[in-house]
Amino acid sequence: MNRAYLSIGSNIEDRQDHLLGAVRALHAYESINVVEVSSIYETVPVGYTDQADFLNLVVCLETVLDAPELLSVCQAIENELGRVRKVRWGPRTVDLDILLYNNDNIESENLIVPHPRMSERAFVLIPLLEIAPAIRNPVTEKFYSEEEAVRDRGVILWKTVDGIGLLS
Ligand code: PH2
Ligand code: MG
Ligand code: MG
Repeated sequence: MNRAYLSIGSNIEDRQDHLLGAVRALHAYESINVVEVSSIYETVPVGYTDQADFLNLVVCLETVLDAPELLSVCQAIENELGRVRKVRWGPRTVDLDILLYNNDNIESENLIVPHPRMSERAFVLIPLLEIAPAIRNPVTEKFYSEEEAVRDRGVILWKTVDGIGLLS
């Protein structure tokens, strides 16, 4: 069985509905089991900053899908939940990014794993470390907890939900 970590974000209302809708949609696939869901964090936008605050969370899932198949599922869910993409890094109803897939290092045209910017992003690292405190970058073997970005402000605990409970 393969184990993957995904980051999910939304900054268009209803943000929580979008996040939890995406978690449910993932789990609804027979080929995917969501095994861990972080709390929900409210985060200031990174990159393109003239947009609303995000809600972000991280999930751990087990799947028989390979990484490209999992990417297709992520894109299908983004489309299902009505994502309209206008500006790069701009507002989105929901964004699902593959952070890690086993300990694989993937560098294909449309998928890079580990996610190339995750080490700099507190909105990814803080929820990730909540559910996987001892996790390391599989390529550099550096603990994500030792990244500078973990100390960034701008990521606050927004709500703790029973993520797994909502799936049953
Ligand atoms: N996603 C981005 C760009 N900037 N900022 C926050 N806080 N949260 C995100 O999910 C996010 C972002 C690109 O996908
Ligand atoms: Mg993203
Ligand atoms: Mg994305």
